Amino acid sequence: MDKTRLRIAIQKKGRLYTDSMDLLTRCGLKVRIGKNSLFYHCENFPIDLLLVRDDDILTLVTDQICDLGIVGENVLFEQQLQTQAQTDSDLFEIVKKLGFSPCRLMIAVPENRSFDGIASLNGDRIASSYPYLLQQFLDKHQLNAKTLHLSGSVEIAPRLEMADSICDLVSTGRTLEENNLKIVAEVMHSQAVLIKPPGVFAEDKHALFELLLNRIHGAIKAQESKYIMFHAPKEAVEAIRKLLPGSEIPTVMPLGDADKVAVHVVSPEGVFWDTLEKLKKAGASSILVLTIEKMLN
Ligand code: PRT
Ligand code: ZN
Repeated sequence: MDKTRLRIAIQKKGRLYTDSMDLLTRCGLKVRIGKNSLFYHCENFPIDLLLVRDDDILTLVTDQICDLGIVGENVLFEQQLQTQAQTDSDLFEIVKKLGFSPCRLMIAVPENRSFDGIASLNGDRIASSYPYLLQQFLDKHQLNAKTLHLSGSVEIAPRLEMADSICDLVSTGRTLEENNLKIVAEVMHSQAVLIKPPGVFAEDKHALFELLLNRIHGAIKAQESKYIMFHAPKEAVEAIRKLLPGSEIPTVMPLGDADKVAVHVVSPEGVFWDTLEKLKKAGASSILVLTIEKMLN
């Protein structure tokens, strides 16, 4: 592998692809993705992208074919448990939780089944694409159930009488509803994460990695933060600031009206309507909330 370029594995198509590409674009990376190739050079950065199935990303990073990968924690921890049986050494490091592709791995049973706590799972056949995470959950709760490993369409297993319950990813809950299933237990929360092989990169790569990581921090922070501008009576500024937890020291500027000031402040969180209504009640007027495109601290 080229020692002066970073190679990143991302999902080729599916739920992680768009958000992974969007993040890299917001970091300033220019890549023209075509239809057939799996390997792309970034036009303005010594970075290459390898587009693969999400199931291959951990292996590509562990085997150091790629320097970085973006993958869901569900796939990552399932494969880690699977591999742990064969090796003791660390497979990866999580560099950053990326916040996108959130979902939960849940145990669900038919809606019409009476269910009295997770002990009711004893003796069940549970269908899942995540047998290792499921077994870990069963062991933790000292439950004695049988796992049926299916690679897809897990939700139809109870209707086909292949299983009594399922353990599957849930996002909106619509799939469960359509299949007359109800959630009875949560196995894990998941989101997309950036991973790398354990240890430190060689010098050139390390500098590139640090640069990209700073941009990723900045891109995520900019997306979460808001720039807020408003007018307020001077004496109300402190109380108003307290309504914006975590905000930085505001810029306060005089206005023509001697008692009033203009305030500009960056809030690290999204600002909801009820916060704006509270700001107004505390004396703020002409309130503007703007998105931030880039941020570098
Ligand atoms: O081809 P490749 O192997 O790369 O893709 P894939 O088919 O294995 O994965 P893909 O693209 O479906 O999902 C990639 C990752 O997105 C997953 O590993 C999760 O980290 C994340 N993710 C987020 C989800 C969901 N939400 C999700 N809802 N992955 C799958 N689902 C499925 C779930 O299995 C169920 O069938 O969607 C259905 C439930 O959705 P709701 O909205 O009806 O609850
Ligand atoms: Zn997959």
